[in-house]
Amino acid sequence: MDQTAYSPPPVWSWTKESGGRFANINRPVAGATHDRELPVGAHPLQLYSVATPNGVKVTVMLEELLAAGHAGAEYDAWLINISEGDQFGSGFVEINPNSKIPALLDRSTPKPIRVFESGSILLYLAEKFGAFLPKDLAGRTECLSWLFWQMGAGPYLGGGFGHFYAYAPTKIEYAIDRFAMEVKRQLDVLDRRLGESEYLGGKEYSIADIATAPWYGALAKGLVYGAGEFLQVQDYKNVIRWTDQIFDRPAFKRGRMVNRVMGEPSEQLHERHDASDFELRTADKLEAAD
Ligand SMILES: N[C@@H](CCC(=O)N[C@@H](CS)C(=O)NCC(=O)O)C(=O)O
Repeated sequence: MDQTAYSPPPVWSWTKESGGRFANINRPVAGATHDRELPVGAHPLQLYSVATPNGVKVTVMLEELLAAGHAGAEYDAWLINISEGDQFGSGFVEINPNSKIPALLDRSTPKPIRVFESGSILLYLAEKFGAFLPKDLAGRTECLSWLFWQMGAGPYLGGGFGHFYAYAPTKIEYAIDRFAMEVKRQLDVLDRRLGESEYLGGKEYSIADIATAPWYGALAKGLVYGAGEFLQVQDYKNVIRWTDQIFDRPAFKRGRMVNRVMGEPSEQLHERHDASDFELRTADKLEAAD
């Protein structure tokens, strides 16, 4: 594919051979591709997800709620294999018409409530349990501004920079330059904020941090796209300080393990149905038992 020679035709058409890491699941239409009911466990909250940064936001939030004593946040976390197209099963599409993880079903209410979009799930849980969201108007507003900042900024990092730097079938200098510049600007936005405030929303750890650390904290630690050196992430000292603080939280560490299918087997808990699963059912333990 010679990008410099490409001139768009009057009408776009779908060529399945467009290439790239996600070519097999990308398509220009929505809706289910097959019938498949979702499994349902014993707990009030049913989560359908995988441990990408967007998925991790929710498992961290649930583990933080449990650690803070909110027993009603007990959950079953089911694995959705997005590279195999599980997100296009009819049951999944019923709770997220956008066919993307994470998706949550709250069965504790008289009629189950579906929640999709990671930011909406964080806000729903924060309001349901009265936690990780300041109660005063000014504090709540600052927290939500940063939460929505992350939701708007993230696609430039993931779908923009990450896609063209790591996944696209050819390296396109224009695209990588454009998104590297934007991601460095975003890191600088965070660095300046975290230079004046301990957490993004203010003095307290909140859903703004829970949304942002799995993306920008992981980036600052060189854990996503292998781009640490390219973006010189070590220069963002306040982001690194904040990341270290958050990554050190036991609930954050547990949340990162849930629905993880890559990396160290001892850090992968493919499905989570009970707090004891972190000790008993990680991938290394299940392999040893087989
Ligand atoms: N804005 C959405 C984005 C979710 C999203 O992009 N999920 C990705 C994984 S991180 C996904 O499910 N991809 C599967 C697909 O695109 O088919 C959110 O924050 O929940």
